Amino acid sequence: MSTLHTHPLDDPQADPFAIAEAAAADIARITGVARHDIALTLGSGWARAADLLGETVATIDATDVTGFSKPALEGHVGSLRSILLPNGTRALVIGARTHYYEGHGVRRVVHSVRTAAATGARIMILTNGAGGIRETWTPGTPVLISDHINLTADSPLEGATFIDLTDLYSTRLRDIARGVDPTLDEGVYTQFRGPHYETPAEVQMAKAIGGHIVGMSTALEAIAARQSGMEVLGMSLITNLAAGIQKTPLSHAEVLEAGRDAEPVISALLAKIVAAL
Ligand code: 8IG
Repeated sequence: MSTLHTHPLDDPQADPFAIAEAAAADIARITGVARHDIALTLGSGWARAADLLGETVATIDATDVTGFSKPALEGHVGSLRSILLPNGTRALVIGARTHYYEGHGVRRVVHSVRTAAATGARIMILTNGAGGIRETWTPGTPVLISDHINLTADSPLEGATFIDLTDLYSTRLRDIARGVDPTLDEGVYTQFRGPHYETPAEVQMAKAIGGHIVGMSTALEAIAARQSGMEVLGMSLITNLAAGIQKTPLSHAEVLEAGRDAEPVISALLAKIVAAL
């Protein structure tokens, strides 16, 4: 590894899949769990689901896993948990997400997803907090992601890698989720780069092109999950109505508060969905 690069994924010569394999080997060694069956990335508002899934076998510092480490000044990146579900399924919970807006490139954004695949996971559950375009959604509403529009103008795929994205957000998994909660609505997730929220005009554009949810994370991760052959379930917690849909300016504090208030309900819902997989 070249010492010119402070992070292994920043070395253009490095193979991101080899680094994901190394990360998976770290996870197997540190947790003592050789393989995982499903993986979950828990975004804003969803974190408490980890406590409800089953027995936490191991909690590990993400900085101990290859490729999750960051230069010291950027601080800590959260933890990974290995959970044994009552039915014997092994779940890997990823409590740390690298956002595209951090500017470290898409390889780092999708490293956790590629690592999840390398641990053996066949199902990737991606959750987030997001803005809602549909006026019937109030803050605190969980919705299924049915499809996405990627407005980042970037991709985790490198070179001429043509990957089909039909049914990216698995119809089978969405049906299972609706079996648990028939009131679950669904919508098209539109990923903007952020970290600013949209202008009202951008929200109107997203609506006009078929978007229902606006966010900053999940589309790029879902593409990488599909490339790795995983089945994807995506869920958004609507923490705010998108700019211009709600009458008042967006406030990060209000977004966090909506997430905190909804957390017990949506975490229990997610745990029930996982138990039904
Ligand atoms: I929480 O309104 C949350 N994340 N792009 N727009 C975008 N991301 C978000 C929003 C929002 N709310």
